[in-house]
Amino acid sequence: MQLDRGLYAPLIVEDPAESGGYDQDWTVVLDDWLDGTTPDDVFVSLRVGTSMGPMNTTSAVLGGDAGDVRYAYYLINGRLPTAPAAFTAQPRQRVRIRFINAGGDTAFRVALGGHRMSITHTDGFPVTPIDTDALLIGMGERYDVVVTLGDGVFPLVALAEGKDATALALVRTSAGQPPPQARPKELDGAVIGYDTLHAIPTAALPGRPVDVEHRLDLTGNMMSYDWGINGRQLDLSPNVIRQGQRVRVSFTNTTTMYHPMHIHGHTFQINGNGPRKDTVIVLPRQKVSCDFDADNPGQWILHCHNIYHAEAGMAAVLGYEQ
Ligand SMILES: [Cu+2]
Repeated sequence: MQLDRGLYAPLIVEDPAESGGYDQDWTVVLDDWLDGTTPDDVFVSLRVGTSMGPMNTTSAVLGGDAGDVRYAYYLINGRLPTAPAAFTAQPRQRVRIRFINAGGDTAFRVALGGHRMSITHTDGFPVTPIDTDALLIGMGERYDVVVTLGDGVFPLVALAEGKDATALALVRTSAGQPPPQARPKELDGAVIGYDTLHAIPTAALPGRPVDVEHRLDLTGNMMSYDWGINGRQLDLSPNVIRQGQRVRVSFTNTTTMYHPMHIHGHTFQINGNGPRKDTVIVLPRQKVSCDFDADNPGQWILHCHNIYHAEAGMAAVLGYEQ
């Protein structure tokens, strides 16, 4: 749970084969920040269901419960909305923005006032570019967008989904006052879904039949805080795969809360021709398939990227047969 103590930093890997085509390159780290408590105390209170525990918020975008933890602050690049990070550029410059959700229990909906964003990558893999008003980013997910900037001062907002709080940064291409902290209309515009994102051919898995499928039900609930997989908590008996196999991990969410599921050691393509990723939000009552080629022998954990769910036991092991 060190993530909620601030143990994180962005690591950007440049692709020498990429053409670039932008004037500025900004990294935007979103976070939910505890104050006056520790992740360990939060976890204890979640387990025993004290008043510091579940907050019973819901989100239409997330299809149910939005989170378990009440945070003191929601930050962009470590700063509060009252003293926001400011990015500066020239009007009409093209900017690549790399969004990273480093939160522990918060999905963020992000938008840049006065602009639409062209999504170019998720979790480091290129997608067929597609424009959107707003973007939902689960814990552990990353998105890259390219934006051609207008002339003025614009709010870059990250709504803590379902938690009635917003993180803020400013994008400045000319002198002037920042806008009043109104909610930009883009935040309530269309939110892109995975079904409209597609890996470009060089990032897609080559077509071939699936050799082995592991069906993993996401289970548990907020009141008993018994988050698990197939009804078990941190079951270390491996879901067996063999080197060279095309593997499908199918997540079915039986709970009333979303889970950003993250697989170590591999990257996967979701729902057949979807984006290539390493972390995927599974909404309540939804099923998501994650296909990959077994090319990295070892014992690999997969887990919910809600750090308190992972701590409660929403984790399992993919193990290569010896
Ligand atoms: Cu979860």
